[in-house]
Amino acid sequence: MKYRLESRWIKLLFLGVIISLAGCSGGSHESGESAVDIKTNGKITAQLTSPPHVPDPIGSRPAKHVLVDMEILEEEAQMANGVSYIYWTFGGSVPGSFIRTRLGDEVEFTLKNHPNNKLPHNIDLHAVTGPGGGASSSFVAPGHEITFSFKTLNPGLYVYHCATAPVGMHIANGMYGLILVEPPGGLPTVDKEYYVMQGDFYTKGSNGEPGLQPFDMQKAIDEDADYVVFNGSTNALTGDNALTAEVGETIRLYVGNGGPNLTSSFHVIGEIFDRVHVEGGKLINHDVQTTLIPPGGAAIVEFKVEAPGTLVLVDHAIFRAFNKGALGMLNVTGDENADVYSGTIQEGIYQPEGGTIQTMPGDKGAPAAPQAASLSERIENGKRLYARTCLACHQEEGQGIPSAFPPLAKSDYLNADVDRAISIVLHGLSGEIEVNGETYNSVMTAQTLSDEEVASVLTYVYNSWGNNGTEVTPIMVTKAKSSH
Ligand code: HEC
Ligand SMILES: [Cu+2]
Repeated sequence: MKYRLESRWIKLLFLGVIISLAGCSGGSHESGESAVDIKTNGKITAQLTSPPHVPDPIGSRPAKHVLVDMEILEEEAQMANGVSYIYWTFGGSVPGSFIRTRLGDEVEFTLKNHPNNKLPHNIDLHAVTGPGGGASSSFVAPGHEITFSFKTLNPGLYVYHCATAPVGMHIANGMYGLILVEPPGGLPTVDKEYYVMQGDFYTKGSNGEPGLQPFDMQKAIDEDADYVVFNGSTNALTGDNALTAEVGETIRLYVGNGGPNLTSSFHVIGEIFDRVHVEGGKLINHDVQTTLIPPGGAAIVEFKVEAPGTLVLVDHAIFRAFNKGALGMLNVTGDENADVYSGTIQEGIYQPEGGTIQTMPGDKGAPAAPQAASLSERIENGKRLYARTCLACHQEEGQGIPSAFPPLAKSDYLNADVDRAISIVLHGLSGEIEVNGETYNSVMTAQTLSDEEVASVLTYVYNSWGNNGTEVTPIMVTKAKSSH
């Protein structure tokens, strides 16, 4: 009898909850107030952090005018032992700097493209409500900066990325990161927070092949990744770079996936996620083993570490973890907790097979070339310069990329006028041109090369892929400069 009464009470309560839930269906934000109407109070400069670090929590601060100052850098860094890659980065790291805001902030975003960079870029932030997520207002050439602003209207964890053509290539080179929009009052306090982002990489050489590896467009199109990694390289979260925690601490991981192609089956070997903000949004799932994070998506993962040992972050599409690098470590120190787990703890049991890559002195390319003594030496120097400077756009065999980068192979435009070609490399080129019957209307930025280097790279191009065999000398370059 008593039991029946109780169960009726529970039903009534349950009904009440459903009604009250339905009553606030429109407002994902502060008690009925739309985020558009949240007033800002004061101005601050955003603290930006490189992975695996995240900026300080917003806590109870009101919405503010937030200045974000981000610089794009194209730079060579290590992908794996003995393997390097030219990354294109937001803020000098892959993933790019972490941006932390709160609901209702007015973000004034300044994007700078370093003068030494070779390419124009822009940024599309998934946290932005507006054309292209900001991409249409942020296209910026090397040596320039641009400012645009937006208001954060939805709380959550969002991906940002470059959206300059060819978009896939810019993303594949590391141009992505995360921006967090905290709800008013902030997320609940935890002991440790970390920033982890997965990405897939496509290199001319196969996994482990040493040296500076150029991007491989065809493998990217085929989704045939050579590396799948957390935070831009196979070593970013292992060894001395492992994440750390102490027994009893609560951990929050901001996990994103830059792609460009592969969906992550994100898992931590030896843990169960107590809470997952599914897809980086408001929905919270509990007691999760593996959470799916698509390219251009994110999740907030929380768990308490109860016992000492090494927890291993993986993409549970497991060949990616043990053979392509998608592996990170969280070292938990502290007292044994026999109630939770007891047993032999073996050091290094999860060493990736990718960690056994043979290290060889990588060919980092020639230092600043001395004057070439012969045509063949000039071509040889030019070939190295081409790989470093032009290949990213015009491709390995000079074939270009349809409707983005014109071909240099058998190019009627190139072969018709050598002085014009010299001028293009020196000063860049924009506006409509026709190459082998196809129209291009894009931007090639000026290349920062010495006269000797311009001569060598063009001589290589003219003596490759069916072109007319012209030799370009430094004197021709100097003359072209003075006649300009
Ligand atoms: C940022 C990508 C990029 C890089 C790097 C780049 N180019 Fe270009 N290049 C272009 C684009 C885009 C055009 C077409 C511009 C237009 O539409 O006006 C072009 C046009 C050309 C042309 C004339 C068109 C043709 O196909 O014959 C030549 C020659 C050329 N580039 C040579 C080079 C050389 C040599 C290098 C390296 C020193 C280089 N480019 C580096 C993007 C690039
Ligand atoms: Cu870019």
